[in-house]
This record gives sequence, C-alpha cells and structure tokens, in this order.
Amino acid sequence: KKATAKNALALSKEQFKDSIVKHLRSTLGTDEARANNQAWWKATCSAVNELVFDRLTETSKANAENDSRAVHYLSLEFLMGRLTVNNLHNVGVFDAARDALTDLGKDINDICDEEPDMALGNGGLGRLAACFIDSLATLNYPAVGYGIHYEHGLFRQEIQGGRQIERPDSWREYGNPWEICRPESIQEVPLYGYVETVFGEDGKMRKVWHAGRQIKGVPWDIPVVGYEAKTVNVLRLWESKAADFFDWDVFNAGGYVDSQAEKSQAEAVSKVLYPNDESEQGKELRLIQQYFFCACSLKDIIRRYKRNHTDFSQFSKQAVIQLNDTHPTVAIPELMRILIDEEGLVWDDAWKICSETFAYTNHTLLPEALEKWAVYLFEKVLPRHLEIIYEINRRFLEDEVEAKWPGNDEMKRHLSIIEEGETRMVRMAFLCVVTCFKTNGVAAMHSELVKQDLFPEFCELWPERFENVTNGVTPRRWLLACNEELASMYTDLVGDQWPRDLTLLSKANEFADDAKFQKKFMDIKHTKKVQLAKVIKDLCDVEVDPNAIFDIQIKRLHEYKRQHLNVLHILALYRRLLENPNYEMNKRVFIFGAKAAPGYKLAKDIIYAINKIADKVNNDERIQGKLKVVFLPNYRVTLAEKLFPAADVSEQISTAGYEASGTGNMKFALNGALTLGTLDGANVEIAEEVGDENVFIFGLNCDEVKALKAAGYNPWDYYYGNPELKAVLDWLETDYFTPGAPGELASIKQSLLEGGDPYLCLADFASYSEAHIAVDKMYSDKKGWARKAIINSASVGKFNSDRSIEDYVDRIWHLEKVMPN
Ligand code: 26Q
Repeated sequence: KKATAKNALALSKEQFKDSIVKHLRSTLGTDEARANNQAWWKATCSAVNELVFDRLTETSKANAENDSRAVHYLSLEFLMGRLTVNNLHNVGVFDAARDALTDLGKDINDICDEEPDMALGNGGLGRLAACFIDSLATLNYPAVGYGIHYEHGLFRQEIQGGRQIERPDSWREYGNPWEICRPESIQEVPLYGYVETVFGEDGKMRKVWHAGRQIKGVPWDIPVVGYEAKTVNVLRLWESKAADFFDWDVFNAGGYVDSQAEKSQAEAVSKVLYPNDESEQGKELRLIQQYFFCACSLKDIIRRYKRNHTDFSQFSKQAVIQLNDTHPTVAIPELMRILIDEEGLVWDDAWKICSETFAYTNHTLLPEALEKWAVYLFEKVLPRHLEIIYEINRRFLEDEVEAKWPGNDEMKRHLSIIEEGETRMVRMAFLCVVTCFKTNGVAAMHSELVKQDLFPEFCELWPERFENVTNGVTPRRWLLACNEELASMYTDLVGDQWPRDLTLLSKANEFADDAKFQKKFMDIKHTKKVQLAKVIKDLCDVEVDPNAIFDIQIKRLHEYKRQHLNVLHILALYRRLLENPNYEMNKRVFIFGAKAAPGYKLAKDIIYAINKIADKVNNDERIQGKLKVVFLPNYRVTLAEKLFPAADVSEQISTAGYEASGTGNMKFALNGALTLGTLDGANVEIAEEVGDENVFIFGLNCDEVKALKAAGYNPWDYYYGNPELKAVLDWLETDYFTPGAPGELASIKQSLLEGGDPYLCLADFASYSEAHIAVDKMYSDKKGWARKAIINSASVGKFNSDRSIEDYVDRIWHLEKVMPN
C-alpha cells in the first residue's frame, strides 16, 4: 500500500483533473490550451487549497471550542522552501495530482519547479522552525508560528568571475497561492517617543508611553498541513505598512513627498531579511523588526485569549511562548508593559505571568553571535521597555544574586543584564535566562556547554531551568518528498507508517549485509547521483562521473564550519596526484554549496578560492578526471533536496564545541551518506545511533580544543611541522590558481597563520587528511560501504523532528493534542 493511498478518497485523479481545469479557467482566467506552467502550478495549488482551507477552518474552530493551550513559536526566520510537493504529500493527494497532471499532458516536476523558494531564513535556525511547525501540525498540537512577512528573503547568490554577488530575492513578485491576507486582524505598533509618569486620583503612579510613530502590522497566514492529519495550523507573518491616518496638514503644507517618505520608512521594516547568521550588527532597523513582530504577535495572542477570559489569571495556562534564539527577546518587556501599563496589573503579578509563559532556545555559543543592544538605541526606539528591563535587572541583582552571593559586587557586574562599558549594552541572552521558565540547547553536547560555559552561574541559581532538546528534521520533506526512490523502497520494506515513526526504518539493519538489498539501495544512490550530475552540468558546466565518491559540504559559509579545511585537503590531494600520477585513489567529486554574509570578507574569499581552485583542477588533464571540485551557486532548500540524496560523504567538520547541533548532518545520514566529522553538536549523537564503526570521526574533541587554546595554540608549529600542509598554504600565495594575480588567495593563508587560526584548521589537518584516506579505502570495499550506508539511513530515526516536538511537549510546553472534525 502506498503511503498516500489512505487519503486518496479525499480527491481522486478525475476530481483533481476537473478541479485543476476549473481553477485554470475561473481563478486564473486562462484555459488548458493557453496556460503556461506558472498558471498550471497555481491552478494545482488552488485545487489543493480546496482541501487545505477547509481543514484550516476546522482546526481553528476545534481550538477555539476546546480553549486549548497552544504554543506560539516566535522566530525571525522560517526557511520554508517550496510548499507544493510537501502539501500534496501531507494532504495525501500526491499520486492523484501527479496522475491528473500526466493525463492533462503535464509533468508534475516541471509544474512544481515553477514555485519560488520561500527563503525567509538564513540557515539552520530558520529551517528548524520550518521542520517544527510541520511536526506540530502532524502531531495535532495547537500551535502558531509567528514571524515577519519579508518582501525579500535571503539574497540570491550569483557567481561572477568566481566571486559571490548578492541579488535581491523576490519570492512573491507574481503572487503566492499559499498565503491568505487577514486585514481583520491588523495591529498597530508604537515606536520612539517618550515616557511620562502620571499620578492618578488614587495617588498611584502610572507610566504612559507617548509614541513618536505608529506602524501597522498586516498578517498573512500560511497554512501548515499536518502529514495525513486533519490539523492545519497557521504560520502568521506580519507585513509592515504605514499607519492608516494620513497627515493632511503635512500634505497641504506641500509635504506630499514627506508623507511618501513616511510610508516607505514604515514599509522598510518588513522589506528584507538580515543576511548575517551568527553575527550581531546592532542596526536600529533590526531592533525595530524584532519589536514590530513581537508586538503584533503578542497583541494577537492576547486578543485570542480574551475571547474566552476576562482576566489574566489563566494566561500562562493557555499560552506558552517559545523564543527561537534571543531574536524575539523584546517580547518579554513588551508583555510586561502590556500587563502593567495597559491592563493595570501590579509588577509581581505581571512578572509571574511572564516567567511562566516564556521559554528560550539557545542556538549558539559563539561570542559574536550573542545578541547585545546598545542602551541608547533602546532608549530611543523603546524607552518604556528600557525602564522595564532596568527594573527586571534591579530586582534580579538585589534579590536573587544578593541572596546567593551576598555582598559580591563583582558577581553582580558579571551577571547584570546591563553590560557596563564605553557603550552600555543590554545582554539579551541574560534577559531570557532570568525570565524564562526553561532554557534549552539543541543537542546533548551543546546543552552541556550552555550550562557549563555560557551560563554557569545562572545554572547554579536555577539548575532546574536548563534542558536539552536535540534537533530533528521532518522525514516528510527530507526523505519522502526529496527521495521518492528510497522512500518507496522503505515503504515496500516496512509499510507506509515510517514517515511518522522513522524508527521503523531500523528494520533495514537486518538487510545491511543482504546482497540484493545492498544492490537496490546503492542503485538508488547511483540514480540520485546521475540526477545530481545533470544539475551540476546545467549550473556549473562541469562533467562529473556518478561513479566517483560524491563528497558534499553544504551549509552557510563560516570560519567555524571550516570550509577552508576542506579546501586545504583538496589542495593536498591535487598535489599528491600531480607529484605521483599513479597515486591510488577512487575518483572523488568535492561539492560545495554556501552563502556568505555580504559583509564577511574572509568567507567571500573562501568562495572565491573554491571557484578558482575548481577552474584549475577540473581542467587539468594531468589528473585524468580523478578529482573534481564544484561550487553550486545559490544554495537553498530546493537545491539541498537534490544534494542530500546524492551524497556518499557528509562533511561535518566544525571545530569541536562550535556547531550547536547541525541538522544537515541528519538529512545526509537519513539518505545514506556517511558522516566525516568532528565530535561536535549532533554528530556525537549520530555516531551513538549508527555506531562508531559507521562514521569517520577525526580531530580534536571539545576538551582538547579548550586545552590547546588554554596552553597557547601556535599554528606556525603545524605549518613548519607538516611539509604537505606548508606546501598547500604556500601555494595559496602564488598565482597558480589565479594566473597573473598572485596573492588573490593569500587572505586564507594569512588568517590561518598571522591571524592565529582561531578555529584550529591546522591543528586538525593531519587527522582530517587521514580520515579521508580511511574514507577512500572503505569506498573500495563496495559491500562494506553499502552496509554502512544502509545502517546510517536505517539508524537515525531519533532525528525525526516529531521526536524533538514530543520532547518539547514533555519537558517544556505540556500541550494536549486536539483532533479537528
Ligand atoms: C543576529 C543578529 C542580527 C542579524 C542576524 C542575526 C542572526 C541570524 C541568524 C544570528 C544567528 C542566526 C542563525 C543561527 C543559526 O542558524 N544557528 C544554527 O541553528 C541550528 C538549529 O538549531 C543548529 O543546528 C546550528 O548548529 C546553528 O549554527
């Protein structure tokens, strides 16, 4: 039985055909003869939406009638990718739609290729939010995702002359069939201005914030369809607009242009996603984005709560608010402000509600990624919120810190939410930990580091507040939809329930040594490699051999992720091949996909280096095609879906202690790639699940990294101590890869030597290089490799995002399932 057969009743092929044709005519104003693929795609979406919108309404009715407790997932990022194929699978009509389109003379893949990626996120954190809302709907939990309706998502990357160029992404330029505008739920958001202290007739003091500006938040709802579930939740994204009132005085005074400027300033708030992952810039517009969507979302949550309640005594019972990193932290002082200034609660009651409502997920230990905002910016944009933060801090230091460490001013300074210095700063992560009832890390090892290294004193104060919830990925997108071939092999083996319960795949472990099973599994891998080879040819004009080892590193470009360590090793291999034409190795294709933050100079230099090295290596006849290097431009969710299924080797090579979890590592393993990685983030747990003998672990572990740094790490020792390493580093200074322009790649060498090699690439080089030799040896043993690939794929059921969500529900959210009619 096919995974989709059960709900086929919902819409047969014939009904689907009728519906598509009807929508071509009555929704799109065209017909079968004249429609282009774009119209066919939209008509297909409209046909699906007849089912989706019904369930959306039923879900919200069921939640209202039950007055259900719900989680509100606040995130600046939701990296959704395309929705059509997933919605078809989740509604259970994929086969019907494919067959209907075939009958109508259309290929479903061509039609679905019309959809632009919804790239409202940078990377891991945004994609995690997307997997989580998929799982929440699948598991029938009441949940709303709240974010920003960016006009432009993450920039489109072009490569010109080997260098990254950023182009605006316009994902909804020609309309998005999945979103519904909800003007009935518009919110107004105040900004700037000053705070007045007012004494009422009762002698009580009140604070009144006189805002200097108002902007309007317009909600757009994206339905989130549960897999073969009746639940359709919403992702509510806020778009900023100029407030309704029109300043006629300004207009009449000849200020028409000024009033237009005001309008563009308001619209600027949701104009573009900030493209910096893991780095703080302190830009005023970013703070306004954060406040804008938090204020809209809280008003929305409170409006819904008030439909069934007359006071706030039940608020924290009905609503839990999860902060996806510190980016939405300003929701904390905003809820305090609403409760005290607008609803008239006293501080202690408001504080109790806040500290029972908010929970915080930490995604990073990198010091430069820990958000801090200048006090003067807060004072200017959100003057009342700054007062509230001061009061939270005063009570925290005078009550809690004083009680635990009496008279210890050094400790107070150390733990203060306000960092003193030339520019006083608000430490957002401290504000979260002080307020939230739970703080969690995203992998076991990361959560330990959160306690030990990031918040040791807070952990002494409140050990019960710290949790781990290991990340996961949705098997619907990352196996069922992106790897049809492997998905149907698993359905034949274990039945159709594995997309919910991914641990069912462990049955395949019994066949890991079965020759027929191995052949089938590796034939599928080969098919996916052939498909990817075609994509590579189209995008890069490079021919790659599907029989080669496909070795893939796809993730944001960052020094801690060490794409440059990968590059150093590629250079070493290339050098070995040049020095010894008989150097024994399997053919290898190194594939990269990565965007660099536009202002991150070294990251962009690394992209340039990869492209220049690729040019040279791919056209060097001396090495007989044994080595190929490919940089795929514009890495995004849709490309990722073609890459994970085609990988033999998954590069997870961060400096131990720096990658909080990683989630690509899980998608690779699920699709049968072997991890080549450090003991970092979720790699540790992947190795635990699949067995040490089925992964290639190399390099310093987290404690060794700390010890080496403490002892005084000197990259020059490794440079002079390893002739091959010295040779490849020196190579970067020549014009070998940049003919006529020596020094163009020198910044990489420089960062690794004079720059002190902060991420210990040179320290791990030898071990990495040996691990690659082990990979090569192992690949020569076809049966041995097939066995390991199968075991990897069959053993990562733990990393289903449904399991992550059940962990959040048990440890933090405490939700009940609600079944709509
Ligand atoms: C901060 C301030 C200003 C502008 C941008 C930012 C910003 C934006 C995005 C800071 C960080 C991010 C994204 C971080 C991220 O993706 N972290 C990753 O989260 C994954 C999900 O938990 C983990 O698997 C990865 O290990 C972690 O790097």
